[in-house]
Amino acid sequence: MTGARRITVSAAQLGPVPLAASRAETLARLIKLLEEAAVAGSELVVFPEAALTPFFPHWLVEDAAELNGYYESELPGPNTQELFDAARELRLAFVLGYAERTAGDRRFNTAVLVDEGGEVVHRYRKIHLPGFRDVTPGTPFQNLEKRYFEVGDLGFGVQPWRNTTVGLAICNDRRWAETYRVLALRGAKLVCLGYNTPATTPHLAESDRLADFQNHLSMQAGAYQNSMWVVGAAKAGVEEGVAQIGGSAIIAPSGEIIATATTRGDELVTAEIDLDMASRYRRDVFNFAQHRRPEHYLPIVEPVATGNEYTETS
Ligand code: CDT
Repeated sequence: MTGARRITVSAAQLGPVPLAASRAETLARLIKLLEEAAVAGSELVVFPEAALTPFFPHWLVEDAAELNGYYESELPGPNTQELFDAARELRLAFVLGYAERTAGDRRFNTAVLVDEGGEVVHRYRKIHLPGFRDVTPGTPFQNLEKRYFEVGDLGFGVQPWRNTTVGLAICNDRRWAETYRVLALRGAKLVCLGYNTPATTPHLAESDRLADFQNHLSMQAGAYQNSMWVVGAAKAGVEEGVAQIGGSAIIAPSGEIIATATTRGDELVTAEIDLDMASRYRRDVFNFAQHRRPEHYLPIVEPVATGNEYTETS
């Protein structure tokens, strides 16, 4: 194996971003993590979903000016230029999750891949938006992503970067098998994602004790079943009263976690990864061309279960 096929990557976990924090204060935390990553020899740093702000879908924002303040309408822009400059000076690529507001006032939960020259080379808009459009009474916090964002309109694209092919996903996407499979079918060997995951789920309290387990389970299964590296970065800790899990991790195509966060604060998780490992697993166990048989999946013997029998109102 040649050295050129190994790269060092980091998940930059963030602790809570308080409502009272200025963008400059938050950006300074991201830049500090970039500087640590450079010292650690990292070449790619993955920041969480909505890294620049508190995760505002956790509450109802009725004031339009306040709501607009959570979105970025240009990237880089006045709120992010310093981060782009720092990364370019350090020759670091990074993945940044943020709330995007387009020129036509469309709003998406977005992540971008910025290369080491400071260019946005790939954009992904979150497809699996969890939660609701309307407030659920009687719950300690909301998830109003369906209110604040449209479903992503860019599909699951991939981007050649360095010696590999990168795919992006965001938070809830990581729980869906289709995310990894579509990215894998398109050739992704390295999937980067950020997340804001509450430690409790008001509507499914039985899963609370499993929040950390299910986080890793989703990413490990995606990595193994699709022969890809997964780098997951959390926004962790108690943010405006909502406790969020940490567990940022770098996961190999074997499904093994090779590095993980130990805190619920700002923490850099770094590992050297062997890009050829994804190809080796995909040549053998998960050789899609040789073993996958999608043409045989749909002719299901009756009765056909649609999976839609259960609805929230039933
Ligand atoms: N931000 C986000 O997508 N959060 C969701 C919360 C759902 S709780 C099971 C997540 O999947 O982590």
